[in-house]
Amino acid sequence: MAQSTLSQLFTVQESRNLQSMYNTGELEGVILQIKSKSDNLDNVQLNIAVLGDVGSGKSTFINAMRGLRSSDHGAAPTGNEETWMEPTKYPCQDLPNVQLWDLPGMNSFGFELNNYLKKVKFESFDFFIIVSQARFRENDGEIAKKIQEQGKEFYYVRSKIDNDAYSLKKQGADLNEGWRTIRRDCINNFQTVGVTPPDIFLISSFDLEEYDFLRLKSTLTRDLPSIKSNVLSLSVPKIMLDVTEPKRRMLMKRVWLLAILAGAVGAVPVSVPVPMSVPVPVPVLSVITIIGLTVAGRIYLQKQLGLSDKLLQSLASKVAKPSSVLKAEMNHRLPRKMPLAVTNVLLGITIVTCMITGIKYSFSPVMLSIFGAVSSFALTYKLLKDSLKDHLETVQCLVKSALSRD
Ligand SMILES: Nc1nc2c(ncn2[C@@H]2O[C@H](COP(=O)(O)OP(=O)(O)OP(=O)(O)O)[C@@H](O)[C@H]2O)c(=O)[nH]1
Ligand SMILES: [Mg+2]
Repeated sequence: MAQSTLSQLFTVQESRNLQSMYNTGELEGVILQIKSKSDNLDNVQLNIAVLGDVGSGKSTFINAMRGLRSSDHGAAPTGNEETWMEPTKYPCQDLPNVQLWDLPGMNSFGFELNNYLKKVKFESFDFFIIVSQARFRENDGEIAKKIQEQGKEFYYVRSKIDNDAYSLKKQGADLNEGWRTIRRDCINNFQTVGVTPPDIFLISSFDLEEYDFLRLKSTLTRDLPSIKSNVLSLSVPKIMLDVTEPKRRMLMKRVWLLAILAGAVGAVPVSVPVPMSVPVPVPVLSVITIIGLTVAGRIYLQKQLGLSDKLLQSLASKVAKPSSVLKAEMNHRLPRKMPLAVTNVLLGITIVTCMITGIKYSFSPVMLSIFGAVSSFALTYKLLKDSLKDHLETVQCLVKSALSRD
């Protein structure tokens, strides 16, 4: 089965080294190591899945890419019956470190696309070539959507174009106009299902010098480095999840401790005396404790995760990017952060309102203590847990930004 690029990028030992570097606070070292890998992707193997409906010409296309005919030794089996039910890889001499995977027809396995995707381990492939004959198929649109949802890329191949040429000639139609119509039709179909149209190639696996076969090969050769760096960039969250996991677990314990501390203080039923102008007392100690612990906790987490202006400046010079750009890309997710911040503020207001109401209506001191403890614990825990998640995402954004070549 295909191994994703990520799994070959770092050995188990290298991953452990990254983890321990990160544990000792060397975020910059971790980023530079990942970057040095990303600058040397030439030897990383790329797994390209060739997929399409049964009989669309996938295997014949793979043979053509390898300079073979179907009758040659080592060629993928082809034919008019459904020929292949297991994904099989074929190296491609002209494209070093590329494996072309011949997948079973997408309408195999009783037409259930999700079942098919599971069966062929869809997510393990780095790039896709959809092969379709005669007309745009429903499955083409569906699979294209799934590919783009993963953030990956694909080419669309209209196969057996020699047959189309034959039909067009028989009807006395202009071939170039015919090709334009096919391309327009493909683009419209992709747009209709909400997919950004990919590069489209009209090919015949029998007439390689005609149509778009050679253009496909040269485009793929040209695109390989950018496909690899896209795959690496998609792998960053997984790489960083592994690298930061031990530290995340350690910091979660600290979050628990701080939340327990806030809960203990929240249990003490202290409130300010009621001035004439304020109708009810305010549970001031709890509020101050929650705010204090949360602010201190956030600063502590940020420091522990290695995020600082000093790091940005030092990293900027090493990855040849202005620190302002790194900072801007790091905070790219700000709009998504806002609803969370609003939710947390609303939660805080609700808790304080409940406490004030409890005091106003003279709830028993025990009840108020329990409520104070539970709510202080819960709010502090939630704020700090969100903050940890936020900082970890920021670390990921920073790594992505340091790796990106724009
Ligand atoms: N005219 C023409 N026929 C083609 C072309 N490519 C494939 N064929 C024919 O189409 C039939 C199916 O081709 P395959 O390559 O076996 O198709 P497949 O998609 O691998 O089929 P399955 O593995 O069964 O899903 C064979 O008879 C091929 O000879 C082409 O470019 N032009
Ligand atoms: Mg086949």
